[in-house]
Amino acid sequence: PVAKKRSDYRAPDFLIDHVDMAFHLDVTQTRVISTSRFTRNGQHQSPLVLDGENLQLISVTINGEPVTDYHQSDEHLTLNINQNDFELCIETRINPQENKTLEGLYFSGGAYCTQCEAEGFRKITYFLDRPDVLAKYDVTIFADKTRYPHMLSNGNQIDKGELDDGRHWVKWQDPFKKPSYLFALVAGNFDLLTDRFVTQSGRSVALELYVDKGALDKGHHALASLKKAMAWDEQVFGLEYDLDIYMIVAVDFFNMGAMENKGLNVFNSKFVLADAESATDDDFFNIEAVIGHEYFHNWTGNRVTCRDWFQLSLKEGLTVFRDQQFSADMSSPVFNRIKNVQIIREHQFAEDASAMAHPIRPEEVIEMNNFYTVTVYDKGAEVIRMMHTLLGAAGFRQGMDLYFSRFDGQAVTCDDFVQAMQDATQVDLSQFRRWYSQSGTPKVKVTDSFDAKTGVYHIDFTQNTPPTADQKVKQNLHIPFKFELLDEKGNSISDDSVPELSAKMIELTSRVHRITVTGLQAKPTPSLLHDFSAPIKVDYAYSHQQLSNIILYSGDDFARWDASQRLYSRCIHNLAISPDTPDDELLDSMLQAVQGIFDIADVNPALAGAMLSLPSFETLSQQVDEIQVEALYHAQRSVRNLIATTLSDQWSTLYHKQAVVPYRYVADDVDSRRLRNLSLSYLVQAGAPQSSDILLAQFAQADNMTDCLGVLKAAQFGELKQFDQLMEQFETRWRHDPLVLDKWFALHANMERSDILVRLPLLLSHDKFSLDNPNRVRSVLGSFAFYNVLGFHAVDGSGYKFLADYILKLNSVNPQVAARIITPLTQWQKFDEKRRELMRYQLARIADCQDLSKDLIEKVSKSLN
Ligand code: HT7
Ligand code: ZN
Repeated sequence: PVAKKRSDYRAPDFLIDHVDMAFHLDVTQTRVISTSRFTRNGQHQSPLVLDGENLQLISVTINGEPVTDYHQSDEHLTLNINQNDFELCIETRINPQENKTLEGLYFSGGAYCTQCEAEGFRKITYFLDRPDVLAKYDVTIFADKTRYPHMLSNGNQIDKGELDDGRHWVKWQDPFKKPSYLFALVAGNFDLLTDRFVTQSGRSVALELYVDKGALDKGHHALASLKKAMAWDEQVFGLEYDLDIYMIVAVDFFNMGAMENKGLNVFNSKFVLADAESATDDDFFNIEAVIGHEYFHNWTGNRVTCRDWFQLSLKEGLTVFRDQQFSADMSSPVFNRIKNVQIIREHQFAEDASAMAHPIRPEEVIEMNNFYTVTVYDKGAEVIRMMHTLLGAAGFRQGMDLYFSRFDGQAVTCDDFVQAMQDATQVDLSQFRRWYSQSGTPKVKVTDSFDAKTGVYHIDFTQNTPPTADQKVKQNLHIPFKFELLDEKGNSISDDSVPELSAKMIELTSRVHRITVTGLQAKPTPSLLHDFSAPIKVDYAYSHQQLSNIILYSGDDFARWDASQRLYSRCIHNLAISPDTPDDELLDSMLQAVQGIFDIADVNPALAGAMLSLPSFETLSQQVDEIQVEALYHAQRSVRNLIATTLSDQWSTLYHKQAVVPYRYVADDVDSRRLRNLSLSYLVQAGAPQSSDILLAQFAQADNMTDCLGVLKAAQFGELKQFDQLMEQFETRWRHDPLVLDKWFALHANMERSDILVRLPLLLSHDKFSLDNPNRVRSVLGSFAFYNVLGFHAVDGSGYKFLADYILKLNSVNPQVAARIITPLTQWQKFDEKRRELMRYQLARIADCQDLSKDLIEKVSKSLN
């Protein structure tokens, strides 16, 4: 396959302003008749080249006249047309049941469902399947009335009727122009939850949530979240919903989290269904966030869409930023910020360090589905956040207003967005634009010096972005770097003659920046990168004492958390390098800092919960040049063990301080449950007296999934002998509920046990496991590959081989999912030589497979280069 280049963009040769579609649904032989009004775009004689894949072509007419003079290939239908304006009618047949890729129209769990982003519409009919062709759609659906009482598409239902043969039909009309990737159709037999939202201008919007039969009670949180998101977008961005109806359908077979189709969102049921017994606090949180994300797309993505797929971050980076702001406003801002940063440090930095490194606006793509990445989404959101920081909240809002007034109803570029931000505020963003074209993780090295005699302090900030697999030469970036200087009492130093100090921010643009502060009594402590104001790594040689000061005194809660993580990381890396000669002074100051954090728990439980958690293996991995798997893993465990055993009384106190109250998903209770389960896991790890009694009591009494899973995780991590028995009880209780069983699968799959490769096949042959269902695949194979450190990275390469075997199986079932779970194998660069070879060997094995999907070809070939 050949890569498409961003620079090759050309406007479409033809435009379509209206489409009329009829779907005669049948499990193996669905008839699709689409009638589109085309106009030639510009003065040219080029043929009309339509996209289409896996379609059986039945007939073609132009202005009602049959056409046979066309050329059909695997991916296109080409027609020579003389007219400038014409109506093209195409009938195709498709087989939804056979479609396991879950892209296009598919049949699963007894319902029909579509997924068209990015290029799935071409599996439904021949079309100009590109985001800059915007058309209005009328859609009529025909199907059996008993089996498919609900037949949905975008926009408003405008007509319906019944046929003599037991079928019925429904006609939908979407008044907004949209690209084909936002088309949706769902038909099935659901339970329906309804509500209403009155917009700020007083319009009443019908809200409809469609779920599997019997799951109605689990839909309330999603619907409440939707209403919160609708109100929030009005308050914060002045954006109101534009149709009279907003529908959400929850389905069990889905490749990603959810899809923002106009007026008809389709969701992975994992991000809709929740009640106290079956869903954790994290599930409740994620549902609110994903419901918000898809809703926010209605303006950032649907009303203003992307010109081409290279611009994906235009809608995704911006919408992730919006959903992050929403989540922060709904609960703890600092805890949310920490979560965002953990994703960047664990996954985005890893992507930058791998062969898949790319800028947030990629330059070259073979398979678009491979670019729904943490870089485009999460780093993209960080880039938007930096603009928010540079322009201020009011300036950012002005920029957004201008963006919508300029581009509503259009398909535009990332440059158009930045230009609107610049024009609205007159802030020069020319250098800032490099964030869109440059990949890699910038490093800012900070050095300082203090002259005790003169009281003069210099601090230098030096930026450098190391080369990445895709781009060797890097330029200086425009980096908003928030910071403060603390005096020896922990007060923030202010000096009106140093504007960066008053602003608590320096804008780095050149390679080196220096700030000088005079009249100081002692060397200050720099508290750096407040709020993670840029997606970068910071290198400063903090003393242990300075880190403890920041933990206690910094005015920025994120910086306090970050300092705690630096202290833990230092202890862990130290121990990994010299396990037999621990640095007692360092460990003591870390333990003292942890003691201090226990006091924070009373005032700021959300922050304390995060500060008492150690950096993940993935985060630690990004802090070293070469990962020594066993050494790092055992050092992390040892440090945790030290904290567990030395402070076991404090853990016990913290555990018992948390009141057990009937489950409600409210911030205070969530924070309290987090502290309780964290304490439990430390107590169990320390083997504290009565810890297993406490654990068993919690398991027996828990009225909610958070506390129940807290027990299982603690038992798993603490390698308690009761673990297997508890897991059995759990399976018996929950085997009817696939979403809960996924938690059980994941707990098994990431167990650090030497017999894991004997256990995994048992999971995969479990009667509830199926390679056809992406949630199951992610919970077993994804959990193993991403999070089972010792199992996946077993020295003999058996973990890699195991994953590769299943990737080869998945290749023909669902290439999109196969290409996602291959990610850990593509990140071989940072491992030791032996592992690098073993990982590359499996990649080469995959590369040798005949009929490899484009998705895998792109990832594997890049990784082997
Ligand atoms: N815009 C959507 C991205 C998407 C997707 C969703 C479900 C299945 C396959 C998909 N391919 C791309 C989701 C979002 O970011 O909101
Ligand atoms: Zn999105």
